[in-house]
Amino acid sequence: MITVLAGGVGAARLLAGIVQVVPPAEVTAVVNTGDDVVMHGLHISPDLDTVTYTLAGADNPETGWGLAGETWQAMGSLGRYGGETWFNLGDVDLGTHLYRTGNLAAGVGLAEITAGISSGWGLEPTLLPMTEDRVATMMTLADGSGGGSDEVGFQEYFVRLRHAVPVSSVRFAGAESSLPGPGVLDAIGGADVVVVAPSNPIVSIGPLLAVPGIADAIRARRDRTVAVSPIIAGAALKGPADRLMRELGHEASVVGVARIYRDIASCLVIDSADADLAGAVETEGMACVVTDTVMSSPEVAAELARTVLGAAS
Ligand code: FO1
Repeated sequence: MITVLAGGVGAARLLAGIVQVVPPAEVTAVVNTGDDVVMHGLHISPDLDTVTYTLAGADNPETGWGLAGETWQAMGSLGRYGGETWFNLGDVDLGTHLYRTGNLAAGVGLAEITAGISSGWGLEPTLLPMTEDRVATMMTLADGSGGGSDEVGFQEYFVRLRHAVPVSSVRFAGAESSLPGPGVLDAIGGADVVVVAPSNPIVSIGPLLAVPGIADAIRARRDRTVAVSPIIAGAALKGPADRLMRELGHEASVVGVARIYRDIASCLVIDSADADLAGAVETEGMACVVTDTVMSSPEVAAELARTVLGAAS
């Protein structure tokens, strides 16, 4: 069994590589729900949906979110009435949010709903929300650039403000009283290898580790846990991981990533561009494996998956 701690696009691509090299039914993803947002009354779980659509081969590779070949008629209609359209919901994607929202309202848990969505797309891996409780990633803006409010929800920061504003702190509202989702602790405890995907360590993996019990469960499997750095040559391939790390006092490098993960993972996989920093990663107390981590094709993703799983042994 392989368990992957997952955020959005980087995790989704690595998972798509992992299912090429191990039987997909033996793979579980524990997915961040701190990005979840309610828009127009609909409950949206972006990271769960990105992982689902990518594993189904239905993702939009240009955006990294949403569906390939999507249409936007419902958004056009919403705009006609002056509704908020900064968070784009495609016509087909909307069906996922309707299914999730309707079932949540009927009292069904997010884990069961996620299993229903996963089965609707014919997926064999198991996708588990990190928690069924509401945990919201909240960003405090350094200069009040949120249009009045100092603290904004993650999607306001990421999409509405295009993550182009400085952040002074991040918190995971509700995490302290949340419980790990059904199956999460067993998936970590029973895994042969736990993989920390190349997701943003602060706002994608951070919420998972903030759910009481999850970090302890991974720490207990530290010798079988391998992390993949989302930082390559000091920068994130996509999104604000490097900026956020700097703004919050971390070094935006593979060494900074090692300092965040050294308590939970015994090995860090870094890109060939950072080969000269392998020794510095090892000085932080982690084994270090150097390979190509830019998943520009399914073949590279499969090769990275092979290396990552091999690094645990
Ligand atoms: N990201 C954007 O940059 N712009 C959007 O309009 C947008 C809409 C959206 C709708 C559904 C969904 O599941 C994801 C969506 N995302 C959008 C991506 C997403 O919000 C972020 O990439 C993740 O939260 C970060 O992992």
